[in-house]
Amino acid sequence: MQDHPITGPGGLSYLPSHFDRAAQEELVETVRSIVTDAPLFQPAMPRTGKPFSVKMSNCGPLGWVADIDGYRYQPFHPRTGRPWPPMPAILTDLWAGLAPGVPAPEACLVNFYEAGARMGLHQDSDEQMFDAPVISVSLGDTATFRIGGLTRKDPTTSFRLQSGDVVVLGGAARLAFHGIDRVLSGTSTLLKNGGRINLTLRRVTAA
Ligand code: MD6
Ligand code: FE
Repeated sequence: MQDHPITGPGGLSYLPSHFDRAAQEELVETVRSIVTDAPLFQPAMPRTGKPFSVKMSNCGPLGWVADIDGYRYQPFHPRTGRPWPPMPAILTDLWAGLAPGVPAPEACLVNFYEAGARMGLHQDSDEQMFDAPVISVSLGDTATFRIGGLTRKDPTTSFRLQSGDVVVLGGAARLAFHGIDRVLSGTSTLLKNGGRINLTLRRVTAA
């Protein structure tokens, strides 16, 4: 990551082992209660309807959804029609610690990767403002995270995200293209059945 143009203050921050094992276990319990209330759903690509390999849920006042009609934030689950469960304090505390003074997060997207799942190169650009960072937490199996620049053609670099690691995309890196190349099965004992969870916290609306 050294010398990459989007690193540095206000850009990409990588915080390895930000959460210790006990905190990771607490986060997994929190995710379990979120998906009990708001079950994982299978998002699909707009227009084509091709399903994602990653399953999703959300907590907070807004949730990100993807289906044949497009990408958007909405206040209710696409299948149950119920509001998303509230954002837990462990996540609002993370935000307050890493983005002090920034308006509170409104959406936490829960991504669940089973063996073989990946996420193509994308920008997080469905929010109404980009002043706030996007903060992500990785849990379970290690993944290869790829990040580039502000256009899809820019050169990319990759590094591994392990359970407990936190990534912040802010400032010049807020709209950088990024994705998950692969999840390395069997690299963590946190999730009994393996796989990987990634949580991304976002501010969606202007304050
Ligand atoms: C993942 N992460 O780690 C996918 N987006 O599974 C993201 O798409 C992401 O890690 C915005 C900011 C940080 C991220
Ligand atoms: Fe993203």
